[in-house]
Amino acid sequence: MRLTVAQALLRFLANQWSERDGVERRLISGVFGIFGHGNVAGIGQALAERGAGIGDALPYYLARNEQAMVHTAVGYARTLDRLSTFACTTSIGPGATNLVTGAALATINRIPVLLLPGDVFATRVANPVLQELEDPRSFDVSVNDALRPVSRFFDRINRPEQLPSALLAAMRVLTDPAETGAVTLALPQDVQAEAWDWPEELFARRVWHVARPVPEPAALERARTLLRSSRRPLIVAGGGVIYSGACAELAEFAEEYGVPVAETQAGKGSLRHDHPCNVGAIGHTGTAVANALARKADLVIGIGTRYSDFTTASRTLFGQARFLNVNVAAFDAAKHAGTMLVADAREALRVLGPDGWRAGWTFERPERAVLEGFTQAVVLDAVNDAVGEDGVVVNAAGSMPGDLHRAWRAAGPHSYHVEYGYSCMGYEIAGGLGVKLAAPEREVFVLVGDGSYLMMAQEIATAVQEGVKLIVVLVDNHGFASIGGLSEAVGARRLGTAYRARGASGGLDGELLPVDLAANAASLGADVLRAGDRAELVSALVKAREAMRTTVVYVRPETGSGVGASAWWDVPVAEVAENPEAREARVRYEEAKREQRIYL
Ligand SMILES: Cc1ncc(C[n+]2csc(CCOP(=O)(O)OP(=O)(O)O)c2C)c(N)n1
Ligand SMILES: [Mg+2]
Repeated sequence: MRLTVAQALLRFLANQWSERDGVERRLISGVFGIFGHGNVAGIGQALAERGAGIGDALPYYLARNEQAMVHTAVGYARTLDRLSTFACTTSIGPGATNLVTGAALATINRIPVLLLPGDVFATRVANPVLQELEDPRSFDVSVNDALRPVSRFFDRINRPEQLPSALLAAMRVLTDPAETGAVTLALPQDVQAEAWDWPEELFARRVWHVARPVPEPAALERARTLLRSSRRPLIVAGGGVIYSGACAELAEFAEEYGVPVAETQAGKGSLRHDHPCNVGAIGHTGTAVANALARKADLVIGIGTRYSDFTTASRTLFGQARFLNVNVAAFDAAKHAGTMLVADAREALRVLGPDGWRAGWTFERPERAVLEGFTQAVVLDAVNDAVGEDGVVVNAAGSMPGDLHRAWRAAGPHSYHVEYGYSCMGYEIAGGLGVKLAAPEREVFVLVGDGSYLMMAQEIATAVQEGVKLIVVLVDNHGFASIGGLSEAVGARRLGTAYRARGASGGLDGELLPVDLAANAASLGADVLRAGDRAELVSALVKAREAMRTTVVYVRPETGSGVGASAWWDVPVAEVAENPEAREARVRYEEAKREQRIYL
């Protein structure tokens, strides 16, 4: 069949399916793209020829920023337990490098996305093309090579014949639960438009079976032996529990063997907030109850977790515990010298428990804090009520992820969507759009700080374009509350963390900036409601829920009154400094660092 490389690529993608537990779905649900000279005649032409409308097998979506379209693909794929995602096409140069942050986010969170950046002419006949890097050491380097370290598979299609094997390799990585992340096929602009005679078999319907590896018998025996020797086990549930669909099995295991379950950011919602075994968030942003158990535990059973420094409180949290790690990726199962159980979480939980064994300790559950005034905690509590049983909350960076992790009452596994692998400012609205595209029947509540909003608010326009309804709660505290607090704690005097004009002293300590983010949101096409206290917020959220259009609820909560952390986080402090706060912070830092250990 004679087609261009771009036409062949799209025809192939439209015929790829994923399958798990007997359910088949489209692996690539559509194409997000921003066109330029690097992709307009290739993928752009091929999409136009396909019809490119909704209802077509590969609908096209216009986003406002290439980074944002990767976030949208991640929000979508995470909501669908990594069984379906989007492709993202870009021009060359800046369009392509705008993908790098999104790719890093996807790979770190182990979420599949297919990136199709345009690349400079393979023939090089007219180089340098507009936006070409021109590396004097080598002409086969382009800016797209910046995507290599943040991609789990990267290839550049310099000749049409290379396409089929690259496509098969790309689909395998996208659907491999242990390897998945950003997959990049760099497409030189001339090659995209080049024709070739393709074998018909390339376009046959192809099903990628997403594996559920079962534990190896010897490894399972070792895990059971370890469990039998444990009196005080604690489960740390990570995102892998949710992606595997292992929540019911986790609840059964915890109930049957009497094991408390603490949750990471990605694992929050594995158990309902009121499940008797749920002791809440773990780590730096964890509950006092979960962290106290972590300090006393003799065995940590990590399930589907990558043990980020927030989870381990920078390796100060787990007293003398040994580790049993259930993970589909051997890389994560081996962490902290753990006993490795390389397996799908659901399959492992079904067979893990040894007969007659039961945990030998009792535990309390975290209590709900009493809240007053109109602080951020009150805002989040009111949003929590509005999200209810069927909504979803989305967030990523700033001071909210910590407050949410500790206090949010999650109704279930897909009701809590906080991106905290990369904690990327700007993920919120773009990621929320992806969540809503994956779960149109649910109300999606995006919580976004003013700092994050100013980095990437423009996808509100994309939501309006698509007629996709988001509820965005915009929390304006005139700058970086999170980093402001951190700055003060490390003796950096809150430098550059408030949105203020340059003042008489020459510093950024003048008047608050007269920036009207509510007006900005309205200008992007959203309906906007302002709320000044809890009662107004509650009624704004009711209205927003009833609305048919994307609605931004704008709040300016009182500052301060954050909850103190019950576990440490390693952020280095200046070893020598003139200001006394930094010197005092250094003393505290060195003291805390003594608790840090290598788990062996
Ligand atoms: C892209 C990006 N740049 C910088 C950071 C570092 N950072 C983390 S939180 C934060 C401030 C966030 O401000 P805002 O969204 O207003 O939330 P707040 O801290 O005020 O709650 C910064 C700069 C980041 N996480 N992501
Ligand atoms: Mg802020």
